[in-house]
Amino acid sequence: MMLIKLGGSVITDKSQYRRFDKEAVSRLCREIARSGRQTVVVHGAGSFGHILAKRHSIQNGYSSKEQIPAVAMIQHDVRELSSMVVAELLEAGIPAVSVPPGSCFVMDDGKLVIGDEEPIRSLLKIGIMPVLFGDVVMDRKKGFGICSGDQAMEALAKMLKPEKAVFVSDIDGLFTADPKKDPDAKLIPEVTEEAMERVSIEQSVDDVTGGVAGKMKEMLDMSKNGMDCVLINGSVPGNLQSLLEGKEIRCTVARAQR
Ligand code: IP8
Repeated sequence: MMLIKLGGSVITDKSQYRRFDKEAVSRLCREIARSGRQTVVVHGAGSFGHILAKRHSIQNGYSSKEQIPAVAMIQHDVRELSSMVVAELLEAGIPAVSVPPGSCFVMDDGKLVIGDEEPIRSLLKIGIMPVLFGDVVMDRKKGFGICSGDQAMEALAKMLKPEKAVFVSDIDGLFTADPKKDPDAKLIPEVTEEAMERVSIEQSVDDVTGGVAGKMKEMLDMSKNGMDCVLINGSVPGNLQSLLEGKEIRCTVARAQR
């Protein structure tokens, strides 16, 4: 089984509030279907989550009652986004159901707690893909917080032990510097803990849950459990399907010392 995260930068236009990229999502869902692989999809929040979350400091937890309408609005927006992603999966012939972390789980001081695995396992057992996503989740210590799609990936990887965890973004992988600013930036095909120390950490977008380098660190952590974590460019048509079919593509693989 392959665990796939469709990043917010591929499924939305991150600069415009609530702008869904239907064409990209439809193509990626068809690539998943055509690969014939068993997959579980998680998605990011993109401009359906990050813009309001940043404006109201939702990632730092409860600080004032002025944040509450934003908590409800972000949950509403990311649920709408998830419905649109699920609609494209269904259209591609993949039975899928949205499982909103904020409605099904809690967090404990920023860590996602999946107390009861049964709903997810039962869906999978009858052949339905559970789709988790970046959401605002109630937190035992902070009142509420942001659960990123990456945190959902980590929890699902522990639970489902996939063959690979694939992070679909709008860049080819991790670079030695920000490729959007530095023409000499080079792609790093394989990342180890040691290589990570030499990477510029400025490769980030306007994102409350960290940029590329932060995500790569999380990927390295996840790969300690013995599974490769791959960062690929989903804006290149056919890339995701090729990777799922076991073909070589331009990407970065995180492989921690095991
Ligand atoms: O897009 C963030 O999830 P991500 C979730 O996976 C919200 O980082 C609500 C901003």
